[in-house]
Amino acid sequence: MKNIILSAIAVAITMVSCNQKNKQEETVNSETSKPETATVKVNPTSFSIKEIVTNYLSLKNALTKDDSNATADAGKALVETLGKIDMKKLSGEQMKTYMDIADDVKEHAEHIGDNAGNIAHQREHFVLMSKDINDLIKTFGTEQKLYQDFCPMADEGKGAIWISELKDIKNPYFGSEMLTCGSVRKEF
Ligand SMILES: [Cu+2]
Repeated sequence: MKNIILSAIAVAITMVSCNQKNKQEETVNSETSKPETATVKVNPTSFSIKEIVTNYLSLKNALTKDDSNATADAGKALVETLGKIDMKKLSGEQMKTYMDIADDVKEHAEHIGDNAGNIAHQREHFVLMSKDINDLIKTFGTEQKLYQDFCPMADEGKGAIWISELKDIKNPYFGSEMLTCGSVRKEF
């Protein structure tokens, strides 16, 4: 019994420290990546974030199905994709913008990949990852039709966006609990 209590405390401490880290990351992120001013013109034929977006969308779709294991697998696939992106086509300034955002995406993808069975924690990271993906799309564009959706109840009532390839709302933050909560905010 004592062991159970102790390990419960250890888990609680781990979760708190992880949450604090997320908050720090978010602060840093909101200070460094000002999406409106970060837009850099890129030759559309030479550099593409398509594969990153495809992996993000599978992750998002796994969350809409409340499938924590599939979400973790998609997170791992995203980490792998990020490792393969060819940045040589980017200029110095573009590369810096890309790397700032991609490093953040990678960190969230790693946490999501490592947290199979803890969908609540995966969804916490998905809040921040979705902001990053939104920034990447704004900066580097998309050939695919995409939607920016918003759920006012996500992230403990603070509200959060996600990116979707679907016109219909399928909420990754609540899944089957509230699948159609939210609205389309923007089209890319
Ligand atoms: Cu985490």
